[in-house]
Amino acid sequence: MAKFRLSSLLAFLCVLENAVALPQGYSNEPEPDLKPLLIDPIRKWSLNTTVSFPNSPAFNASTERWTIADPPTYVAAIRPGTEDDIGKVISLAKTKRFPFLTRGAGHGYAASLGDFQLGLSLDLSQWKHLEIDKRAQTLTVGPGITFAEIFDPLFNAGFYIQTGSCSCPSMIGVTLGGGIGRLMGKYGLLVDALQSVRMVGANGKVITVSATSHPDLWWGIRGAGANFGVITSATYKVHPLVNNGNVFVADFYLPVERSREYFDMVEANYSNIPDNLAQVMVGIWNRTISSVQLVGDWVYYGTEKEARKVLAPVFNLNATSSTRIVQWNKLISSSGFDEFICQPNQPRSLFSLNQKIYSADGYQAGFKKIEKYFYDHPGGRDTTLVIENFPNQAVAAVPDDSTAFPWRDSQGFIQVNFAYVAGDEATARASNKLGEELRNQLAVTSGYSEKAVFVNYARGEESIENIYGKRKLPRLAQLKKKYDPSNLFAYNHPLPMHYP
Ligand SMILES: Cc1cc2nc3c(=O)[nH]c(=O)nc-3n(C[C@H](O)[C@H](O)[C@H](O)COP(=O)(O)OP(=O)(O)OC[C@H]3O[C@@H](n4cnc5c(N)ncnc54)[C@H](O)[C@@H]3O)c2cc1C
Ligand SMILES: *[C@@H]1O[C@H](CO)[C@@H](O)[C@H](O)[C@H]1NC(C)=O
Ligand SMILES: *[C@@H]1O[C@H](CO)[C@@H](O)[C@H](O)[C@H]1NC(C)=O
Ligand SMILES: *[C@@H]1O[C@H](CO)[C@@H](O)[C@H](O)[C@H]1NC(C)=O
Ligand SMILES: *[C@@H]1O[C@H](CO)[C@@H](O)[C@H](O)[C@H]1NC(C)=O
Ligand SMILES: CC(=O)N[C@H]1CO[C@H](CO)[C@@H](O)[C@@H]1O
Repeated sequence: MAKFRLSSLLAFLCVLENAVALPQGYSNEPEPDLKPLLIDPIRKWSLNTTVSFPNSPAFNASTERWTIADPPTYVAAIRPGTEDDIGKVISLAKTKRFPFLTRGAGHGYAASLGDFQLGLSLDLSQWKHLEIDKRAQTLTVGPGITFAEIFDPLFNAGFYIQTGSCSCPSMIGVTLGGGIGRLMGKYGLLVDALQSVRMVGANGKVITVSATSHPDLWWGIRGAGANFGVITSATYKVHPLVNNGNVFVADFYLPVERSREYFDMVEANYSNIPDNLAQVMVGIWNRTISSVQLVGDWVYYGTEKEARKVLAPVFNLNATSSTRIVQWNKLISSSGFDEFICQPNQPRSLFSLNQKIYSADGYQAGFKKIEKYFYDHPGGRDTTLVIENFPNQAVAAVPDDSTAFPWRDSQGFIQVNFAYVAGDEATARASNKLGEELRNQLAVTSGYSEKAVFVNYARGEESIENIYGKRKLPRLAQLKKKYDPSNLFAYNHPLPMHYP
């Protein structure tokens, strides 16, 4: 087992409990023992770089994940303090041939991350710089910044921006796959707001990637950004608040027998959804009423008066509803669902699809299957069927060939988010079986001829064509070969080096 000198400053910084024996077999090479490599004073890590090993709070924090289904596993973690140290980690991993996985906020849920075994967590969660330039109307953040952390500072500076729909993922992590959310009809994807990033590349060197610096990679990181390096900073265009930042929210609760009527109303009235309106429909097991329920959560970016006019067809159903006006920065925290969905360390298994069209037939068929699942599998009653109806006007206004993101024609996203108690294998099996069935079935009414799924929502066993888009792959493969020829960034929906 590794020998180390407690006298070294490094050892002082590191957490050195219970050294671990490394199991064999995660690569074809005889794998190095990471501990002596990482704590060797020759590394000269900066003072704010820390290394940790299993059975310590620091290691736990650096490897914690949102889902614990199909988890990647680690033998060590590093929290680099500087880009220089990130470069050293990359170079060390390349020469010593051990796998590492970049971690922002730990919300990646690709089942393929489970192929990553016994490696190093490159944990960026302490990279929490945040800067707002009011004159340039930009926001610059580090990869440790979650959405929760941008809302108040940005709002207080008089701006807002398109975000994801939950508070907990890393803003940069979400951006790398495109970044969809409620404001995408008005302002586009998160990558459409992006102005430049800093990246430590596979050669360990720092580069700026923007329209004028490495423009080929600039195209690729906007949709396939996890494949080429470690992003240490990102700058986004922000927008002055509209309507003083007040947003109108209306939630509707439908009993199961009214689901068809509701879905018909959605298809008939909102298939051309206005650019400043968004709905998330959720099929849930409501514990208060011990029954399946359909919840329609609408957000309108404008005045209440306009909102009530636009939402008249929904209000006309006379369903139980609650409405409120909230400030943009409180929208997500006040939703009720956010805290529940953001809970880490739960076994979760997700099946997702993009939608080009809204289909009442598809929604109803899916809802009926989930209803049956709730009755058959009480252990799965924290599961949610999530149907996002998000407008795409500003997304579609960006030419398709200007970024790697392949699904600019999507105006909706479906997610079956299975959640069950750890160890409940029967429910896990039933969930995965139903997940595949639902995905196959909902694909038929999605408006796509394939099971299209954008990379952030992908599970990992879909074909790469269904994730990255066939027409994008030749160019992406070329970029992969140019910028990551040793395939170091190989675990999160990895790109091939050659295509076809
Ligand atoms: C509760 C929840 C809500 C979500 N909501 C949305 C949403 O509204 N819109 C949307 O588009 N997506 C959404 N997603 C999906 C989300 O975009 C992805 O899961 C994303 O990968 C999460 O990033 P992370 O940094 O939090 O996770 P991590 O697990 O830390 O990162 C996932 C992968 O991204 C790569 N990566 C992360 N950070 C960096 C970096 N700085 N440099 C290089 N590579 C990096 C790594 O390969 C890593 O394995 C949501 C996911 C969850 C769990
Ligand atoms: C680390 O996490 C594991 C698994 O959740 C837990 O059993 C253990 O007690 C934690 N250890 C420390 C030191 O926090
Ligand atoms: C680590 O310390 C260096 C030098 O003081 C500083 O520039 C850097 O911002 C710190 N890193 C983080 C992630 O805070
Ligand atoms: C459950 O249903 C009741 C009655 O419709 C509603 O007030 C409550 O908010 C619902 N719970 C959830 C979690 O949606
Ligand atoms: C809703 O209520 C109004 C007023 O009572 C009534 O005219 C209308 O028919 C109702 N609509 C439905 C769908 O029940
Ligand atoms: C304007 C419009 O298309 N209204 C439709 C809204 O949905 C209801 C119920 O499905 C239809 O009857 C309306 O024609």
